[in-house]
Amino acid sequence: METSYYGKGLPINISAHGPQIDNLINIVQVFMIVLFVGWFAFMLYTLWRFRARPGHQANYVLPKFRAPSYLEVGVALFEVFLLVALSMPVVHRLKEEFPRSENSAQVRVIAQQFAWNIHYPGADGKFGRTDPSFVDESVNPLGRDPEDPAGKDDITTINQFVIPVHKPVTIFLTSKDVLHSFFLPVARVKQDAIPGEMVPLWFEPVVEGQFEIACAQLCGANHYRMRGDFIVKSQQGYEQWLEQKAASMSNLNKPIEKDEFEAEEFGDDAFGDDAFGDDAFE
Ligand SMILES: [Cu+2]
Repeated sequence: METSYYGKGLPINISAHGPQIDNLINIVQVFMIVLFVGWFAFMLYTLWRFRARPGHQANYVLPKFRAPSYLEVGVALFEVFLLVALSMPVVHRLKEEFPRSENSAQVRVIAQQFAWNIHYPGADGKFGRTDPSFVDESVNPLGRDPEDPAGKDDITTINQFVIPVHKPVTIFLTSKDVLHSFFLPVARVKQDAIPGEMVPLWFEPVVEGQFEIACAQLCGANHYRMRGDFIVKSQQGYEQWLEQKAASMSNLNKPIEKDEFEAEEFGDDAFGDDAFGDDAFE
């Protein structure tokens, strides 16, 4: 996993909508620095100006100053500008103007303690039926219905989210257990995964590469290791990857590759042995 994307400041951005988010973050940061320095200087001034000293007595009647109220109104107006002019257009576009399904990649992401299940609809473009009664954590963590014809060509992975570049991707996000948060820092995407709700979100990656998925909600003892690969490939590379995956998933009894599951979810030795013991809390 590339770590050079993170350092001081914001991570690199690979999303079409990213510059607008970064712009907002940067303006808010500068605005907050100005407010912080301004108010702090004012506080220091008042401490000095109204200090206790011989010959002076406290006066509890407020003098009438106009300037502070004008300043307050100015700050409030600027905050309205941030909200209406900078935030709302991006939020509206991302939450209300979804790409048409034929022009976008469709992927379901199902969070669980402590992994990301990724579900692709396969060649027919239709997700097969899923139901909790079919769930078997070792072979069928998503509870896919083995009888549903639409699900025969579906592809599932664990902690491996692969999408094509320069194409909008629509994600349908949910959780099997507790609240998680699907976080793609480099794509400026973060959305809570809520049990019982299928939350749609979308973005368009404009840079190829290998990045990471993080969970941004403290979701349990092993929250820290709930990370996955987020890989943006060329359209051709993506199609090849889908073909390979489809070939390796010839039947529903083998919806995930066990090696992959163990290697990707539990094989992260960077942190050494978990001091709590993995099994104690799961
Ligand atoms: Cu989580």
